[in-house]
Amino acid sequence: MMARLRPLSLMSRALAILLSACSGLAAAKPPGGNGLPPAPPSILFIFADDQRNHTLGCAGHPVVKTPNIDLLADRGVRFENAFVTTSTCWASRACLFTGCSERRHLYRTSPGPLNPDLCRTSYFTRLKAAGYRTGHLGKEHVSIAAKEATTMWDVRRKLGRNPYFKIQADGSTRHTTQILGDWGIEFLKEQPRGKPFCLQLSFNATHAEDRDKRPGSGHFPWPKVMNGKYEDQKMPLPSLNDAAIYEAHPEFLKKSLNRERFFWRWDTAEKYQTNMRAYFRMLSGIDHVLGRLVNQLRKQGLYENTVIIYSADNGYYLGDRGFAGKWTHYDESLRIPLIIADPRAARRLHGVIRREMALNSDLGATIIDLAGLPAPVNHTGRSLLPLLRGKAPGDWRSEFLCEFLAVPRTIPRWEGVRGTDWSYARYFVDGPDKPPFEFLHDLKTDPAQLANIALNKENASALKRMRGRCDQLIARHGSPMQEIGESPRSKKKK
Ligand SMILES: [Ca+2]
Repeated sequence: MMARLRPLSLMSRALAILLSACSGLAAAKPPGGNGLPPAPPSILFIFADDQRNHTLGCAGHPVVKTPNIDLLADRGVRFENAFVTTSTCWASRACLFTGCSERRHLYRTSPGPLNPDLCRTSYFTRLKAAGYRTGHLGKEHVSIAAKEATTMWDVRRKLGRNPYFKIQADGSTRHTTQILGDWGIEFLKEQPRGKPFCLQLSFNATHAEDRDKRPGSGHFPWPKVMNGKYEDQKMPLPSLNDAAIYEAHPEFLKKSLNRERFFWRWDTAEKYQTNMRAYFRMLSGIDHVLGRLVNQLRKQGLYENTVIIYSADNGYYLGDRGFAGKWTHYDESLRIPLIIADPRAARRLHGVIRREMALNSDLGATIIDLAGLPAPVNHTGRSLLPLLRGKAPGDWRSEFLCEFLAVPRTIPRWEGVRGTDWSYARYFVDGPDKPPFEFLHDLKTDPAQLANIALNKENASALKRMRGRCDQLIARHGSPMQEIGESPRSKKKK
């Protein structure tokens, strides 16, 4: 798929990483052709909320404008098959922070904060212990115990929505997206010279303001800098827009939160047009902040040694299948954008699209690997660094465990396997001890996952095989569904 690195270049890089790990990161010198090993890279991680993979200019979207994210793709690697393993804000963020699948971290399926043992192997903890200055700004949506938080972050500033616009000291209002940009720039300005940083900006955008159903600026409030953008443009309808697609679903999905929220934002032509424009303004607002941050990196001479990552916490139904939200096994729910731009990489590794399956739980191991540190053994994710360096490991995954254990009363718990040729999911509609409702899709002939062929006799062997793979992956990650306790959130409506 990719040309290989020259052996000499690879060896030099490995030696440099080894030397920098031995010498201690805090003592590392900035890069500069002085014969010293290159400094470990800084990391800037831009993390969006509720964004599917296709809503980027570089992914070919016909409307949305994301010039700064597109520049990252031009200078880095875009993973066009990037997925979350569980598609909801808090569970997905717990996967990100821990580098583990939901089945392993079980955040919020049992009471208490995020598992302290898994916090200790978070990329933040590992990099901070190695001399990085670490920061997390914005939406957390994961409860981290105070003790663990101090080992993870030097700088921690939370920022929520509801409302998106915050009143400033002078009485004006400022959108949280812009405030987060301000905070990111402050972090960079305070960065000591010669010390690497790992900074994550977790945006509330493009999450809807659930409590405000007024189309446009009520439901998807955008920063003022985006006023008027897309105003005269007609928003294309979703590709899976046929009412028959919705009708073909089983009752439990037809009556799910996905359908309830469809009526919040996508059900009439006017509401759809207004909300899509607003949603894209929010997204372009994040892109605008990325531009501000890159300018600041350049101003401080940090750009050339900073790896920039762009991703999101889950996919999103923009009216597809008659649905809104996320949570389910379909690709609209699981696919996320993922771009990693390493300015130190050779020019031939710029503008590359990788087709291997990448997971949100891979990002922790990737960041730790970028810092030249050893991979924690308890991560279920795997470093993407070989793929970034143009290699194609022969044993790269061709399937992964996907699941939703979070809110059984609103969307039934489910578990499944998303492979390259088949996708399988079983929903425990009547509880973990009753037979589940199964989905099987043949992705070779039905990439849009429109036909559920689980009950077709000619697919019996494929169904049996996918059930078996699901059991095997679950055994590798944690306990079977029947042994997972009831979520504390299950008794109340989300
Ligand atoms: Ca989300």
